Amino acid sequence: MNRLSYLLLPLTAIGVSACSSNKTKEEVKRPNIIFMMTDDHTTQAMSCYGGRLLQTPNMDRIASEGVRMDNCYAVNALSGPSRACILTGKFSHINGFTDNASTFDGNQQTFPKLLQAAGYQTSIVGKWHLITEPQGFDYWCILTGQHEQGDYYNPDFNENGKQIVEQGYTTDIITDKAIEYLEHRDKSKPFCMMYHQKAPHRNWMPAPRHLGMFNNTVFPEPATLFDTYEGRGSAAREQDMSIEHTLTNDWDLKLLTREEMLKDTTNRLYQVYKRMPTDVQDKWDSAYAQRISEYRNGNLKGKELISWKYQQYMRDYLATIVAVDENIGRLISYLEKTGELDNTIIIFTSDHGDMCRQHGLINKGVPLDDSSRVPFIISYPAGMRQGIRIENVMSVTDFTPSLLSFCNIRPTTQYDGRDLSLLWKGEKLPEKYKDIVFMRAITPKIKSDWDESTTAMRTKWISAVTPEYKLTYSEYASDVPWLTDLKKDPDELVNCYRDPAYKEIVSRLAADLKEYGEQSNDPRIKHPKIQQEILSAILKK
Ligand SMILES: [Ca+2]
Repeated sequence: MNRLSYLLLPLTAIGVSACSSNKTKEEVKRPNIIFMMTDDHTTQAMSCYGGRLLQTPNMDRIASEGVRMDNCYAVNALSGPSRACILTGKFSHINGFTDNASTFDGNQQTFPKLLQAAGYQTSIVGKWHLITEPQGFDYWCILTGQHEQGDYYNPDFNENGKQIVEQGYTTDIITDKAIEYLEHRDKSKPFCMMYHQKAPHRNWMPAPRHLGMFNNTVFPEPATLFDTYEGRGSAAREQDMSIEHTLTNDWDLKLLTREEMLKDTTNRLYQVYKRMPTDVQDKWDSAYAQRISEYRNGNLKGKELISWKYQQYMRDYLATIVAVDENIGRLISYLEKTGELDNTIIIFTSDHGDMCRQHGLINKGVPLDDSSRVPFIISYPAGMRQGIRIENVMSVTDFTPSLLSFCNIRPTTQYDGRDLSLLWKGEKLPEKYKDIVFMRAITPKIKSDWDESTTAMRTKWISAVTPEYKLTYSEYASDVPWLTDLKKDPDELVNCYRDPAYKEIVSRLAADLKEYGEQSNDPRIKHPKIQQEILSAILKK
């Protein structure tokens, strides 16, 4: 059942500063929207978030010309579920897309559908990953290779229902297609474009021009690379994402020569290598020769080997982000050249973060900030203050209600997410507003997930997060509840749950978590262990 209905207000009354001037209704242009999203992108890999790993001048430009949200969280840090939360403004157990084996019910209300109904020309180019065909878009061209994860080279697309293959590097092609569509769009209408890159998702294949670019760069190791997780919950520790065990030599680290791949052409790395033209394969071979030689001649073991693998991973991961940043620059330049930049809301975000070897982990799906926190920057030169940084927490379910509200398309009922658009305008939220978000691990079978035997590779946990604290409970009998003081302990190394000084905070957050679970009917909150721990925390107030 669709829980949402909308009252479309006249967009000439857009509640942003440019539109509160003396202009007549006819003179006010509705803003265009470009929703840029990358895949598994940690804020550490953005210089505008203070990341020391690389420079991202074009992402930085969006931040310096707009608003940077510092505490934005994926409510379900996995690709498909997070994307469904973003589109619908609803939690995973309500929109039905609970893990990457799900299929999205495209008949649901989404923000592109509402914008389309309000007269926007809507489009999506790039990664979709929701399996069913997109609805609510005048134009769509989505990656289809690798079960919709997409390929880095010569990618397969479904373009408005037709399968096509393009030649080249995917990050560049997605931008080519975006610009081509914008160039030929119906210019009498405002546009909303979802521009979704595959990068920097595993297996991190750089563009031909960036192959080997970081071969001689040594990146600073995370302080938590060899974390032992002492005293904290197993929601992060007991998973299948460690550098030591999960990072593969072939698919992830590319430690195979062309000759070796040709001896076993079923190898997964060969399946993507063979998509490259011969001249790019030659560049690839020479870029990775040094790495293969170091590995085979280095005889590294233990921590030395983990450190070495960390460097190789970062070299590939960051090189794919260099291409993303270049292409964002290209898209912004196009808007500037065509006179649309001032009147375009640009959002840059990611479906979730990436551990990037913090705490010794790769990938996502855990409550730690590196996995669950996402970048969120938004600019709108004609109607938003510049250079604002906001500490309030926001979740990906808040995107839809906030964006629609900012464009004065007002819901008549509540989303799971909240309207935070006042923050983007540089205003304060109402005093009664609770600065808290909730997140959870993926759920293979939502109706009774807590009594399923555990087949998922990640623990089943649930968290409440504020700008200061994160409280996490997990289902495992041997696991302990976990409270992090994010201000004092940004690396999330200390469990304050049993510290008497934090008793009131634990009690308050536990009550908020209980309220969230009851209001949204989240089955995880009904797990006997979690339920008992929450009640006990509330009573100890
Ligand atoms: Ca993802």
